[in-house]
Amino acid sequence: MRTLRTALAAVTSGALLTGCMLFARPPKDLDYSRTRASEGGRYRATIHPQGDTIPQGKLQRWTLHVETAAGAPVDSAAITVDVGMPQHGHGLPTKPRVTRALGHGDYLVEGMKFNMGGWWVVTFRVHADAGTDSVVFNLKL
Ligand SMILES: [Cu+2]
Repeated sequence: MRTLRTALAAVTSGALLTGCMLFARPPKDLDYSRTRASEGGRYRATIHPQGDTIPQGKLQRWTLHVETAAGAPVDSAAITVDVGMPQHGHGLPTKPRVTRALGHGDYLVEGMKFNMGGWWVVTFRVHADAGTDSVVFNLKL
């Protein structure tokens, strides 16, 4: 009986430990694509960071391209951006903003600065003629 209890305790603490470790990692099925459909399917957006890899600790300007689900460029949208690390509960040290429309569905995003490596989530909230919808990008730095 005592042995069984000890064994159970070992299994239980093992399971707790595993659960904790799993939580410490990003979900396995994350989509890191740079082009993604919005949550409600109204838009499709593409991020163009400066350069191919996204650096840490360096202020960056991005271009965001927004089009309708049918592929027509969306101009005159109001777009807000929110960036954070879901595992750590913090955002960027900067306050990134979509500062202007560049035409042809492109928008300038300024103030992107990632201060650490890991899993980041960048959410653009798009308000335009087709309605309000969010596009979510996962980044691995
Ligand atoms: Cu963090």
